[in-house]
Amino acid sequence: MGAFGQYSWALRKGDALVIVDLQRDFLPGGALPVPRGDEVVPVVNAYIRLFRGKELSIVATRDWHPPDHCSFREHGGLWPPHCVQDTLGAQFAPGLDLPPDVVIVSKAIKPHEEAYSGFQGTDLDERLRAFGARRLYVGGLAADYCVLSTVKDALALGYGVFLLKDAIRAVDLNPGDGDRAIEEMTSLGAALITLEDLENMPG
Ligand code: VGL
Ligand code: ZN
Repeated sequence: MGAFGQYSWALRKGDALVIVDLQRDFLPGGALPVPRGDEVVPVVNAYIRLFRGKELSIVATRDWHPPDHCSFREHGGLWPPHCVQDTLGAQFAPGLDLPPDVVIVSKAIKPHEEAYSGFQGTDLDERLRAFGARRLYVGGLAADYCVLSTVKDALALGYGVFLLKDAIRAVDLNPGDGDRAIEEMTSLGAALITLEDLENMPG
């Protein structure tokens, strides 16, 4: 846990949970399925309970594309159409227990601009600063795209980042992409933790 010190991940004021793009289209059976993406839903729910129990802020980003977005193959992008605004596939994952006061940040809305990071073209940084967030606990989909970009931007903006290792899954378009993304995030300063680390705190 190096830079953060022993037990430094214990939840405290200024910590916020950031759930990245946990949406139907990224689950098995969706338009851009992340293998085993559904497995993170109950894990994220457990993190949500921990953060709510301590009255800490929770933010959910969502991929929220117009129908003609440049991310889509027919418009020059890499991906099949996914997370089109106001469609079923853009909804949050079934069974995800988002609290009523969750802050929802929609991204990749501009037709001609890809935005993997939750910070890109959004007010996420302002929203987080408004609740006094200094350290972000980040999970969701996909580890090698939107989680990676969001974590890189968070670190560049000066947030402490805990990457929720048990609450992310990768697309792995090229085998190993997810592992390389995790290495990149940790080499830039993110600390890896799991639910057990938070649940088994002394005191
Ligand atoms: C994502 C590919 C395209 C993501 C979004 O949420 O990781 N990946 N759009
Ligand atoms: Zn997208």
